[in-house]
Amino acid sequence: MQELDKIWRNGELVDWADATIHVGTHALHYGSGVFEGIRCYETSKGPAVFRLTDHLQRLHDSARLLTMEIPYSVEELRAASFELLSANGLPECYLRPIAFYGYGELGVSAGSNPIETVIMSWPWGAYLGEDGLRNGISAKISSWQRIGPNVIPHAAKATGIYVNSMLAVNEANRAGYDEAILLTADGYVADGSGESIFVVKGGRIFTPSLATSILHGITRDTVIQIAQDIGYPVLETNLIRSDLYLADEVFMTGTAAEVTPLRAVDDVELGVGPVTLELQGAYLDTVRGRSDRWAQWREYPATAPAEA
Ligand code: PPE
Repeated sequence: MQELDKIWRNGELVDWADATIHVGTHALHYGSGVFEGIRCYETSKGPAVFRLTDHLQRLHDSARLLTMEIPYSVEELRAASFELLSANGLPECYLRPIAFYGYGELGVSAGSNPIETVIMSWPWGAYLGEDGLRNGISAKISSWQRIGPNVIPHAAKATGIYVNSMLAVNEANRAGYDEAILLTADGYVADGSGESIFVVKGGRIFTPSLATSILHGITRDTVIQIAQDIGYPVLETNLIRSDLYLADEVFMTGTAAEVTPLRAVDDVELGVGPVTLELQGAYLDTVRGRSDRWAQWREYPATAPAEA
């Protein structure tokens, strides 16, 4: 990780090296935190943060699902994000807000532990590699199931959930694949370890519904809207593994992964298709300010929050 100058912590900017926590921190022991991943892109009008307000709203929703009260409003965190971006001075970076139960008591019940709120930023290139963005990646259906809705609320982007993702991606990598696809206990396609999943078949686009133990992906929502505006029917529905094997195209979306084609799922070669590349182009043109068709999602320091 490339270290930058500052980190925003509980209302102030601190030096990167000083943003440390005690080993007795509750979240370190029990995964009791919520976080976000947001990208800031260089545009001709200056650095633009993509759907910042929506991400911070999801952070608050995640916290509510853990009955954790973040001591800063969405608006305050928005201002803090821009303060950090300006302090670090990079035109392009990834932003990682995180809120967690801090140091106080140990024991599973979070009790009266203080809530720490932090925003980091650092440069993060293509999540699955530049080659993956262009030529597609391979994914393996994981032997690990995606956490169910009555295990941990899947709409919460909670730190503890990512043990599930880590097991899956490590298994896939060890088997020679780039990424993992997790199925629910019922066998429905859910998420990648850090991405939403889409299938293209017969000119229509399919993606798991929000009830399918998936994170409510903001890139997923973005790509659904872009695809519909371009004229593709999008169906949010249950998908099973054979839908992936028989697809015309499969791709993944995420803040980090952007729109990444899947050239193979398990031992089935799919290649990279035109619908995926069209949506990838529209997405990258939007986030980088090269197209104004969906300009409402780009947030600049001086502008009002984007409308929901
Ligand atoms: N599913 C999961 C499990 C997930 O972690 C992400 C984001 C998504 C879907 C896509 O969500 P969205 O970014 O709102 O479109 N994963 C973040 C963290 C990746 C990491 O390795 O850390 C991200 O993309 O920033």
